[in-house]
Amino acid sequence: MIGTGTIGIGRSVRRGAGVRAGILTTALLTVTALVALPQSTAHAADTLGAAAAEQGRYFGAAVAANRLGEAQYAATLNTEFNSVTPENEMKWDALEPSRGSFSFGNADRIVNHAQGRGMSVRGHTLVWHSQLPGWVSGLGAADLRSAMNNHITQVMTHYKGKIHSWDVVNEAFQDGGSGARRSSPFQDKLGNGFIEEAFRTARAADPNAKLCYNDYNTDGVNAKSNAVYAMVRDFKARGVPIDCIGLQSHFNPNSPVPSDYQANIQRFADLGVDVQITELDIEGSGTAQATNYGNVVRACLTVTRCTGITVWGIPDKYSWRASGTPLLFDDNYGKKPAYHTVLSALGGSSSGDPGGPGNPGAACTATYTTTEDWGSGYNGQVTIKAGGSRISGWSVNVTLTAPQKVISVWNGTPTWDGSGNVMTVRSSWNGTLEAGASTSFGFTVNRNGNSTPPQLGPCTAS
Ligand code: G2I
Repeated sequence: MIGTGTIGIGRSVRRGAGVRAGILTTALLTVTALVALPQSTAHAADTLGAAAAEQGRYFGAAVAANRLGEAQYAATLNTEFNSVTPENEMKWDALEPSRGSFSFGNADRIVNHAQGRGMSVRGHTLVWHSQLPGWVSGLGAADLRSAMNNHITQVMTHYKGKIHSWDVVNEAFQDGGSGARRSSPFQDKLGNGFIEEAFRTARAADPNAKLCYNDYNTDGVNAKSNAVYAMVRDFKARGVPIDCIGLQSHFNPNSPVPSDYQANIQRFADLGVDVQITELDIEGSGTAQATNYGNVVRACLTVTRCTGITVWGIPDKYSWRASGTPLLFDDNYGKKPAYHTVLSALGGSSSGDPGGPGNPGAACTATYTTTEDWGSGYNGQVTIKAGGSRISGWSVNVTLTAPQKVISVWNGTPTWDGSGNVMTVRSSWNGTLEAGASTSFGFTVNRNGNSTPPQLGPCTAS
């Protein structure tokens, strides 16, 4: 009885959130009537998927079919995520290795795994210059056109009704400042019109799937994202079917989270398409990595049409950039500081969770909001929340972008690092917090012309 009630709660939250508040309430009442409700069920969501669902979003991971049999991999996927993207199994070389001959086995395994657990599936990807079998590049224009349309139609029909969003066309624009299309068999033989044709074919094949254009280095406002933006605006103006933009969001020190990330998400949303963060990973470790992850999540949550986030893998060891440790779980599936920051940014809380090997001290969480903004400056507020145990002190790093300057701090004691940009705020009179209790501190910043929001590190408890 108790077990049934608990599963019911998990499912309704995972699948979808705020919208299902009615179902959730009913489930809670039923359980309460049967047994005394354990206190933990009343806490904030404690998994990425459940927390995202409460924000009306999904939180997904790229997965590999051949890992689903690994117990820890599957357990982490099933517990933490409510959306999946096959990392390689739906690419052209995997699905149609020779012309007209389709092999859906590995992709089906992922879709079945997801469907059996109430997770949505992103389809990745129908038309891409990479991982393209040799026979495709050998075709002449007329043949290539029919092969492209046939591939889209066959694959989308096979998965009709099972895919939330499709990356219909992937990475069709060049890097750099030209804003031009990338050379590919499709571009070179069919011309600019291949993208439009692919989207029209996709809409006809599965009218209920959201159709996305997906790319990298389009995360901030730049020549490449401007070119994609112009294409989407043109598609919307001419009624070419497009529903979403995928921002891959692969970040590393050479390609950091752009300061205008949120503004870029917003401008695409303003064109009338959803924005999905489709392949998020951020190389780094510790507080710096966590801060970047938190900023990405907050940027998405701020834009209503940013509907979900997918990280490009589960543990670091299986990342395409494993040496950069860019994911939320370490090689032993321990939750990294970035995990806790993401969960907290999603409004969830690791309460009752010892933190895992990656973050043994995660007994509190910190969340940031701007409470007042007058252009040349703003007031920031950080809410500190104790986890499952009482804490007697806390500290959190707030990083500003020069030449911004903090001119006052209240309800916390600040110290500064050598650069003057990182402020560590420690509890003053408000260090003792019972389990689940919160306090907050505030600060005033002079912008001095820079509009980057402050970056928050994880909360450390004592
Ligand atoms: O490169 C990162 C991503 C950029 N955006 C599109 C994504 O589809 C792309 O994913 C990566 C996968 O994460 C890799 O796993 O795409 C790579 C191929 O372009 C994938 O790598 C390939 C290896 O190159 C193959 O040697 C290997 O057989 O993965 C294959 C399956 O493990």
